[in-house]
Amino acid sequence: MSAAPWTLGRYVVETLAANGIDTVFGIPGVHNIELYRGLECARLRHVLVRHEQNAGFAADGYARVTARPAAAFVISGPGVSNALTALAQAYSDSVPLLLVASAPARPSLGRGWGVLHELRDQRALAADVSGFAGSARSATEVREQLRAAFASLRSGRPRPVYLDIPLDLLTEPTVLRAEVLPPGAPAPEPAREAVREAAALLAAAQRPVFVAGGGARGAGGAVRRLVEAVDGYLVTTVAGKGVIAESHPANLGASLAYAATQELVAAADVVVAAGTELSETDIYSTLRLPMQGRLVRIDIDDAKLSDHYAAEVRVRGDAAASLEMLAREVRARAGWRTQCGDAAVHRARIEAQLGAAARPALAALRALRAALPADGAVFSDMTQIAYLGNYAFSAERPGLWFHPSGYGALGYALPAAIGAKIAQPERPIVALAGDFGAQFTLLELMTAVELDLTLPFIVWNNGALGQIRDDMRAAGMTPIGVVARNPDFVALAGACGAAGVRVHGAAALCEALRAALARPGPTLLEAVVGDFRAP
Ligand SMILES: Cc1ncc(C[n+]2csc(CCOP(=O)(O)OP(=O)(O)O)c2C)c(N)n1
Ligand SMILES: [Mg+2]
Repeated sequence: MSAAPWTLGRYVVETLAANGIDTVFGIPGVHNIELYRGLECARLRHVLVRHEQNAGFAADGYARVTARPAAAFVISGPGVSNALTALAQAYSDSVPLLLVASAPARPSLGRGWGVLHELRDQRALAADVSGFAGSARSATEVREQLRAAFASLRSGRPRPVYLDIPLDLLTEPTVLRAEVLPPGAPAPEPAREAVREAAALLAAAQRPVFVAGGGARGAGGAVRRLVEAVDGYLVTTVAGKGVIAESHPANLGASLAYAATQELVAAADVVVAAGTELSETDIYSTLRLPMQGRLVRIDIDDAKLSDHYAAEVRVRGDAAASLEMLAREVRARAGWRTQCGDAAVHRARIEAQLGAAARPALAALRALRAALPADGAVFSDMTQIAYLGNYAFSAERPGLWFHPSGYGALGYALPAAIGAKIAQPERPIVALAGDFGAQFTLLELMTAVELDLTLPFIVWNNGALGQIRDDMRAAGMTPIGVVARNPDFVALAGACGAAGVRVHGAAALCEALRAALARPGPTLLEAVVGDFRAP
């Protein structure tokens, strides 16, 4: 037993440890040091990051590869507001994580006395982007809110959760001891009636399409049996990428942003959408995917079943369980795909429409694919190469390509990749960002250097805020504010104690990536777009 006193701060941390949290990304400050006493006692790993936003992104990356939450510890006020972007990113992409913050002392709360790190209502800021947000005023409330936070993490649609504890409460001695909290409520059983209705629609369908999102990532077996049985097509969102192999003849990949796929979905007479919001962030050209067919939705989140898409058949439940049930109800027959051709025909149509501007990025994505072992994963940022990679990076299974799709926060890739690498140190992990987005969170290289993380970080350098420049041009404007002076990326990496190399073209990228994956510590690979030729 540790001789350290049992304060509420220690109790919080020991409770996290007792409930499966093994890693905390954070930045300590005078307000939350009492949480750090607990860290030592509970033997939780703490990773010091360079900005609270990155604590959140790292916890997000950790959860995306493990499906388990990590925690982020931040101070009151600016620690919380700095972390909010990452919380919003995790919220919009259905990623679980736990943000624990201090708050100013109880007597001052909400009074506007101007105490250090004061916000008018700290919890309210976080509540908008959390599945559960608590702010405790007593030991009992700390316990209750921890229970509520873990209940939220363990059931339903994954979301980040938030808990703040005033600093005077964190230091209070307590008789409370860590306990193992109850498992989450089981997902609702899919209603057999609704599943049968869906099966009846599929039985009569001439042109069925399945759309699988992040919520269906674990449903690969059922998805494959279904598309094969009804001879239909599968389209995924970016979060659902690789739910079945992208080389499967039915899989059109994460191609909802392309006209050819939108036309195919519009032509479908039955669309089965599972674990997806069918949101604008996968479609880009419109708020609502054009559809004439009858729509079946399968979702754990009730709100999704009757949103602006208004499904005809609604199945509430876990996507895998629901699709398994549906797969048992359908009968095999030949149909649309046999008539119209396998995914390759359709993909050729998409690829024919990619302009010459996409060729350097395609060459780089192929080099990345070639250099990465089969279980390697890429964390990408908001950059043109990633928008293309969302579709073009080939994924033979889920969990190989991650993108901040839902919220689109620039700066995501590097800290999220660090979180993933810490969670799965044996696995090859790569970060990929644009030259501007890289600068948002570049100094997290220091975290990777400190931990000696083998982590290639590709900076796709087109010397511009390229997408925005192109958008301005397309809008008939003179581009303004889209060219910024870049640092010497290679030298900057060196200054951080990381390796840095400028690669000239796809073959060099492939070779340098292999070398970077074989050496301890991070390597920044600056890829200058002009050096890349058509594959
Ligand atoms: C926090 C945040 N601020 C602004 C944006 C808008 N934005 C999206 S992409 C982009 C430019 C990124 O430039 P770069 O990283 O060089 O990528 P490129 O488009 O050139 O490939 C900007 C400013 C954003 N997505 N997130
Ligand atoms: Mg750029």
